[in-house]
Amino acid sequence: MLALDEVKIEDSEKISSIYSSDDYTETRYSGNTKGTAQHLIEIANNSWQQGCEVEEKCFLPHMKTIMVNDVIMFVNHDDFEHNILVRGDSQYLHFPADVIRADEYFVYKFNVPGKYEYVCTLHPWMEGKITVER
Ligand SMILES: [Cu+2]
Repeated sequence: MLALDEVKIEDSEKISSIYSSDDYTETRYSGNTKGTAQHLIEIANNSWQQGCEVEEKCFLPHMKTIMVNDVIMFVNHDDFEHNILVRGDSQYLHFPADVIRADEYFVYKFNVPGKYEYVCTLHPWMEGKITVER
């Protein structure tokens, strides 16, 4: 288990390389903020296939705790399309885009504290959790 500071450094290095890389493009209708992401959640390669859920490795990391108004970057490292729907919500986090395609990312600002359980509706074994603290 890495210390929280090490995790943050690892996240910010990956985030800046994604922002600056030609290999990644922003999802067509991206996010609810122009802010820069502080946190990263990666859609794992091959998560379109059942099995990633056994070790909770469909979304990396499976659980994330952030502070209110923090911004998370979601990036798709898989070769297939995915989506992210918080349970109980009627719109995807990346609304109005219906999917995140391969090598796309979007950012989302969590401005309401609480526990968020989310799923990819295309591959319902893909689950993750975000806790937003005040
Ligand atoms: Cu999926």
